[in-house]
Amino acid sequence: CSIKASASATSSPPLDVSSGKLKLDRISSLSQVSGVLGCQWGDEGKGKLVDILAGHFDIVARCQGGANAGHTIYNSEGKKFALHLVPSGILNEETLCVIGSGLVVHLPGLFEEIDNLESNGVSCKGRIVVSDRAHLLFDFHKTVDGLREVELGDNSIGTTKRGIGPCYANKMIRNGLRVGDLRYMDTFPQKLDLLLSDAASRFEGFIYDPKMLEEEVDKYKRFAERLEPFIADTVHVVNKYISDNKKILVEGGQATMLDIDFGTYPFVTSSSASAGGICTGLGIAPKAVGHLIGVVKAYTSRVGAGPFPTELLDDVGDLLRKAGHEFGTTTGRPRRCGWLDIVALKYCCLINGFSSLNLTKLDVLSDFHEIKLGISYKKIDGKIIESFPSDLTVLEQLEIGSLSQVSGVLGCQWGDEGKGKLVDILAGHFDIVARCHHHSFASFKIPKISKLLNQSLGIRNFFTPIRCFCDKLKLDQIGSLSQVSGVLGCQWGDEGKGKLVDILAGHFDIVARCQEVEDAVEYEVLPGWKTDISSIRKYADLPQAAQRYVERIEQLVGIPIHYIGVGPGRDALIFK
Ligand code: 2SA
Ligand code: GDP
Ligand code: MG
Repeated sequence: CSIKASASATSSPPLDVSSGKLKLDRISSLSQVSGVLGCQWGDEGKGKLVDILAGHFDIVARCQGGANAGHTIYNSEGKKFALHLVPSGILNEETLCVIGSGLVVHLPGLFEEIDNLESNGVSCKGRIVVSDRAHLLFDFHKTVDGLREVELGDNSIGTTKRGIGPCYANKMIRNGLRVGDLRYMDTFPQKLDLLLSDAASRFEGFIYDPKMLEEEVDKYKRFAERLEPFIADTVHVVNKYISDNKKILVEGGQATMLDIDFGTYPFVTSSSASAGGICTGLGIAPKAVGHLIGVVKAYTSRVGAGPFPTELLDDVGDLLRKAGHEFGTTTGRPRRCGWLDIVALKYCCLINGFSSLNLTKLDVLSDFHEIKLGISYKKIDGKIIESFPSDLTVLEQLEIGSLSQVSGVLGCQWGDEGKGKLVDILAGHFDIVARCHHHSFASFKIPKISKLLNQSLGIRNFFTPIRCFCDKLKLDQIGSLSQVSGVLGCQWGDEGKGKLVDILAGHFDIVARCQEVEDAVEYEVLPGWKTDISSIRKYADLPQAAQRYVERIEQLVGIPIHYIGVGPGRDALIFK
């Protein structure tokens, strides 16, 4: 293909004309209304691409979500900015940033973000417009978010506690307050009183005293004055730009797998984080929407609870988290990590109709000997699941199905953690349920009792893999092993049998397996490249194995990868 032809000029001088032209072509050929959307469970690096493309668009607009989003971008001096409500186009001085009607806006948070940008030399005056139709998210929404999570107990969503769900709930039951309501301060107190009384009647832990209303109204009177110059009918603004032939880039928050309709419900956010959200959250006609770029991490991460079929609860997962600095931009929570899930990615591509993909954080995989792609799901009965299942029970079964032949349930604290309930749920998937007792943990390494496990409430997180130290095996003992010898696990799997078999293999003529532990996710294993790729800027300069990984994803998904991220910085992007 033409991409390969230009990329094959590897020995060209440092100023590579062909890749520079490719870069310009890729950006300038984007449609008048284009969008950047997340393909997984968020944090794919959408902000970085939006920041890079912003200079070629007149407007960068957010269409859904709120301050639950966290987009990290760097300016040309390498200064870091973490944005939550302000669109990632703000660093480009020529771009107008639109906060559309589909958002829920926490004004104290928005002002804090604006103040922070201004104090870092980024001018926001006249550069941000907020839709008069956007909903106001009050502090009490955050309180209710927290109370709901407590109420849900073991089934809690793991929200960002930014009040997102409760604010959208008010929008949907039609008693919410909108930005436009700030223009009618005479009726504002009554409306807010209704909202607060409603929350107080629903949650015992919500104390609503009359002073609260008074204080809130006073605060919002001041906010109304400060916000006035920012308020606009953004439907009109955006469509006027369209009729004037100007270009609009839409920045998605969260991602399709967290979409209220298409994500892993109920473990989702409360807005439309896929393509449909562009129309419903900005008032842009579907026919005006052109290219959509899907942003996909070279592996997968997820914050909060919910199904994650390719999750790695072992050292490999820890390594991904460490290498990829996978901690929430908004909450600092450690992100759960796993291999790239092609089944989920194909499902996401189907829903959004992407014209191209941006594969991000390829550099993070540089330390791995081998890299896996989850290419299909199997049910407990061994049947392949054709498309991403909507049924949470099936998704949970996938996780149960991926448990080893011999699995265990252990308490992580001082007992009474609810082990029995979990054993009961899992029992139907095992032939034998056995009890045992450990009197001493002295010779065991327990790597998984971590904050991460306590914070994530997914069913798998109750599992504590235990590894046995096999390292002390003396070489002279190998010679005394019988003609037919065996290596068996002594605990619940994952004891490190493979390593021992590998050490002994050279002293045996045949190594045979007598049992197959079925994995519910079928993986394709590709070789790693074991080279730092973070300073590479041309596709052809990537190691063969990295190119093979990129091209295999393209082949499996059927959508070209036009952009490849090899570092967090603005320039760390390869145009393919
Ligand atoms: P919410 O707060 O009601 O939207 O939470 C519902 C679920 O949606 C997930 N969610 C996110 N997942 C990843 N990143 C998000 N944004 C921040 C970031 C997260 C952070 O960019 O880093 O800082 O922790 C985000 N926002 C919502 C959330 O984890 C729940 O699973
Ligand atoms: P978003 O919510 O999709 O915008 O993503 P976040 O900003 O929450 O998380 C992505 C993180 O990865 C940020 O810290 C980015 O600076 C960083 N990042 C983005 N692209 C790359 C990349 O290609 N390589 C590396 N190493 N980091 C990246
Ligand atoms: Mg993020």
